[in-house]
Amino acid sequence: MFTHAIARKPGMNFFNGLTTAHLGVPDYSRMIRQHKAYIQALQSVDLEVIVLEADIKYPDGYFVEDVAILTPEIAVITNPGAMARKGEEDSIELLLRRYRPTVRIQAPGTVEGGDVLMIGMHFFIGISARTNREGATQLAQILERYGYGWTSVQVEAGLHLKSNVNSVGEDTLLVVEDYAERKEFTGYAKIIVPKNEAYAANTLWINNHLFMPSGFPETRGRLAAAGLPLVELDMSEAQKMDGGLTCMSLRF
Ligand code: CIR
Repeated sequence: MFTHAIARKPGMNFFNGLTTAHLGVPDYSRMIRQHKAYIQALQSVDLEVIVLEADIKYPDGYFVEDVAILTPEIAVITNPGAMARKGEEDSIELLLRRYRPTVRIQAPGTVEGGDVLMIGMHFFIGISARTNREGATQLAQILERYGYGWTSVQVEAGLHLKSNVNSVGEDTLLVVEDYAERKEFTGYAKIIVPKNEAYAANTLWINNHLFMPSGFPETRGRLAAAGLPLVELDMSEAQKMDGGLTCMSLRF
């Protein structure tokens, strides 16, 4: 069970963040409402949520997941692959030092937390436009010291690995169609997200609840049929900025 989460309020200029979505300009007050509902959902599953103030220097800074990887033993501070996001990690490192020893991914290595999927004692590390091989290798070496296994996964589409695949319990994955047959994930049961609902692959399994974005009926039906305890959240504004449910918090 997780006990804590860190989140950051989106800044007034959050619409200046990076995006490939073509879903229009997001609305600030709607974003704030949706962010509040997200925080409340985290609290409702027994997390103490630390909510940081917005930092307008970093329009994408509320996607705190990307700047650290946490295990019970260590906090790995990343070096984000996106130029505009470099530096976001500094304030989070200061905060995380209260909870864990910290270690940093060093340039030229880059890693973003959205590429890192932890399932039990195993990590899947996406190699993407944001996470390079050097960064993945540094991360893997740190994790090995604490007894974790790891597998690297080439990410061809979608921003991060977790735009494509997430765990929905210890041995089941929610995957986009292209990941259904990927050899890295043999051995897991899979629930497939249909192509037209690909955004719904980014769900958050937390303290025996599954947070999913609202508005994806086919995926919802498949998850409900699997008996998963669903919490639906409106993610329309974060989606416009290529962000999802895992991105907006660090859980530990
Ligand atoms: C970016 O492009 O970096 C942000 N606009 C979205 C980051 C989403 N983070 C995540 O999926 N972990």
